[in-house]
Amino acid sequence: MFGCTTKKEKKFTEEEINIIPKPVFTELHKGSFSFNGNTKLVASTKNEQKLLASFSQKFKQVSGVKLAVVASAPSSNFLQFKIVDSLPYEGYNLVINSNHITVSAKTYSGFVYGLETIKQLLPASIESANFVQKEWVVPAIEIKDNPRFKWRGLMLDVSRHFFEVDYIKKTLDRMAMLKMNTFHWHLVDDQGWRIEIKKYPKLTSVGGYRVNQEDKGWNARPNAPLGTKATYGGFYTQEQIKEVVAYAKERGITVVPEIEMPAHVSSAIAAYPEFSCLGEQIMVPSGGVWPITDIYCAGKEETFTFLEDVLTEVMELFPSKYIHIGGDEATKTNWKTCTHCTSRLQTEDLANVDELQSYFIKRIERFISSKNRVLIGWDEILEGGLAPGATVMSWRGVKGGLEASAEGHNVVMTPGTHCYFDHYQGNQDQEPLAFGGYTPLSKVYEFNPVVDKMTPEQEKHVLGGQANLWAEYIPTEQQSEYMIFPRLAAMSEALWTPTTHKNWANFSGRVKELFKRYDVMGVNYAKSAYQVTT
Ligand code: TNX
Repeated sequence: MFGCTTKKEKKFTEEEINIIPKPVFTELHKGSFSFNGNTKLVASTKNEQKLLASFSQKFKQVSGVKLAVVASAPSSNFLQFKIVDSLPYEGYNLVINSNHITVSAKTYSGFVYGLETIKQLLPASIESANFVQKEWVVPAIEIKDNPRFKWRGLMLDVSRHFFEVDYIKKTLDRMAMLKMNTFHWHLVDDQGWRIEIKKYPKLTSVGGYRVNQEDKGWNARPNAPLGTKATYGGFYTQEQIKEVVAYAKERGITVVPEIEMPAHVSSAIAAYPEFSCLGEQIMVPSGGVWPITDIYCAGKEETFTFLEDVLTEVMELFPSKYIHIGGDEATKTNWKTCTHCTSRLQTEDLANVDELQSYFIKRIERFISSKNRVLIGWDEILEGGLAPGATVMSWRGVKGGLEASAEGHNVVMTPGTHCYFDHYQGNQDQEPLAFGGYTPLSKVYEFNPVVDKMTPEQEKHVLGGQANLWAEYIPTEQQSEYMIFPRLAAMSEALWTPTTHKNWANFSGRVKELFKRYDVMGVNYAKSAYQVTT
């Protein structure tokens, strides 16, 4: 006999359904389903069986009960995955009755999300790493769900401060829980180069380390004297990168690497000064590089050979369709006087240094598209003319997104006003030092990547949106968690849920329930974000 048929069924109410992001369609039915030692997990393909096996492992940890993964369904008491090709990409349908659970989906991600929804229907203690005595019951329900946007991103800057692989994995778990599917990994910046490149070992042995842990952002220029011992930093080996990419894939997440150019690269120039205009030795700065004048030389052919070599290794590690090349905040003072750059201006018939940046990015774009990938960059890549196949990440407001989409380019919207998680989220007097700005939970929740001024044609070019955590003021993983959560929950609903289903008061209630889960998981979320805005 099964537990579910012998015990009195638990009654669920609407208030107990607290899924984030809110599904497109939810209908609560009478009855419930109980997991017990006889419950079978059913899937026909290897990948999906693997996904169920990791659910089974997690379930065993907390319940002490092992659920067997099998290839075909018994007559009752099972959770099954069913491939249904007519469902939307990344979408899923979930039907729970007292006899069994069915998750239908077209793609692997749909199954990931169906399972995440089931976890959110289970008691918060399902997230515990230790045994909990509990009945593992979910309500009878029907859910039909699919995302509004296909790019639901989080960017993490690991240059300004370095975060270990384990933390990256934890972050990926927490993204999957919220059905976020793009991890934009900001691996290069002035204050540290974080990805092993076999052909240029000094990028990490020199570029990966700086003198001080503290990075004071734009408020200081603590460039250490040459020769000072650099001890703070770190980098990811290619093996670690592969591990992270595979870990993300299992969770339906694509990892988009960002290799900055032509600016935000003091770390690379400290390692290989020959790729700058001046060729002078510099130190990896501990912060405060502003304006950013130590940039790659756009006149030397060697710069492009170097970058193509780097990108070749990067593309071998990251299967992502999109390769982010930064492109932001280049101060082109050196380009104006550099003999290589000025002769490039002449030979290429370029009017000014903005056009030289455009030449630079277009060249890189040709290389990336020759490898069947798509270049994505910050909205400065519009200056001097956008490369033909480029996608634009609009951060200086929505302007860049409007302009690029009008030109027929795809865009990811990430305006500072709503998407910058390095901003304060509560009363500044009570918050840890942050970059500045004020982006509380409610503001993130309001975010809509589609802007009023867009035509339907432009709208089609909006891939989605993204939260960005710049890490100048984030020295620890705990503080990173604090800045990301719960704001990422608001971002996830802004990118997943149809606007007609969004409701701030209702969301705030569900966030309270999410906090219970975060407590069990040990996430250092910001309670302040919630208090200030409700
Ligand atoms: C601007 S946003 C930058 C980053 C800083 C950030 C601080 C962008 C493309 N560039 O380098 O960390 O401001 O908010």
